[in-house]
Amino acid sequence: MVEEKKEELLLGKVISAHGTGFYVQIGEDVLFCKLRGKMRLKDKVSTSPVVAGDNVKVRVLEDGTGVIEEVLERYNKLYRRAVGRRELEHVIVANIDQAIVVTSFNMPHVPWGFVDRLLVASERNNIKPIICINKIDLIEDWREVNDFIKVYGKKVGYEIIKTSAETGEGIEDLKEILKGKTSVFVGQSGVGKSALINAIEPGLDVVTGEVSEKTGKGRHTTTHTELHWLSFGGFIADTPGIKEFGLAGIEKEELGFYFPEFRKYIDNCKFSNCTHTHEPDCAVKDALYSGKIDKRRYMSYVNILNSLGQD
Ligand SMILES: Nc1nc2c(ncn2[C@@H]2O[C@H](COP(=O)(O)OP(=O)(O)OP(=O)(O)O)[C@@H](O)[C@H]2O)c(=O)[nH]1
Ligand SMILES: [Zn+2]
Repeated sequence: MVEEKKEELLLGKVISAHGTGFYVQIGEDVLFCKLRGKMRLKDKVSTSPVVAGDNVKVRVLEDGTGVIEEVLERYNKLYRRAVGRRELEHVIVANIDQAIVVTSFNMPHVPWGFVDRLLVASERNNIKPIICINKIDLIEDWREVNDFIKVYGKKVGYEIIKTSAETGEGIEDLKEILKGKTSVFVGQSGVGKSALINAIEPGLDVVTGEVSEKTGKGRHTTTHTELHWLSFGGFIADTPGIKEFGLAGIEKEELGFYFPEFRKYIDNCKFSNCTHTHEPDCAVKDALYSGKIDKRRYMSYVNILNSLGQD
């Protein structure tokens, strides 16, 4: 009887893609891999069979390189429509677990509405947002911060951490959140994304997103994404900015679903395509009037609603 030969496949994560070659992180090691010749792409709408963030099964060759035998199903992805072939998706990065939405109340004072846009973009892309209030060493008057925490933490239900890249406060909490996950850092310019990444892992050269508030466009419009491995486990992904992916193409009646505290009311609106503005018998507006939905969040919702289609 011939014994069936079992090949041992190792599970890894693609950290960067270069045409037909890929760097795959397997444990602490990085392996250069090629794609198996006749590997079929399950995801037929995508232009790129393997991108940074893909979880893959790799066969290690004797020469120390590897062959990607299988790409596991992506649970989310950031993509652009392929130029000239709109039905195709040009995937930038796959399998992002969470977005660290960094904000600050001093230097700069980030408008709540700016944070809302990033939160909506994350929700839209099926990426869990976690709010990081940085530069807490600069806060003298905590009233607005506590107000913010009450709204976004208690009312909306987001996880919030407070950090200072300067003093190191909260950095352990941040590490705990990043451990074992693939994360992106987003936030207005100057809030300290780079400083935070440097505090958690000195020497990482990560491109972070959402630079300009005015244009709404990231400075880095790269289509090339890299994952950076964290020595304590996990990855940080470069991102050209999730906002860019987030808000374009959202339908007006869809937006409310990206405000988590609206969700449980939406079903009770009279009209199934209610935009929660001018319509009668709107359960979201009722919740607003009775104080269950915060006024500032609702105003933000209306602002974003009015800006849809203008990007
Ligand atoms: N006091 C204080 N300063 C900080 C903190 N975090 C960052 N900074 C400073 O804030 C400035 C901006 O920090 P960056 O890390 O460059 O901010 P960024 O979000 O990466 O900015 P962009 O690259 O423009 O998107 C730098 O001078 C940092 O030293 C903090 O927690 N406390
Ligand atoms: Zn409504």
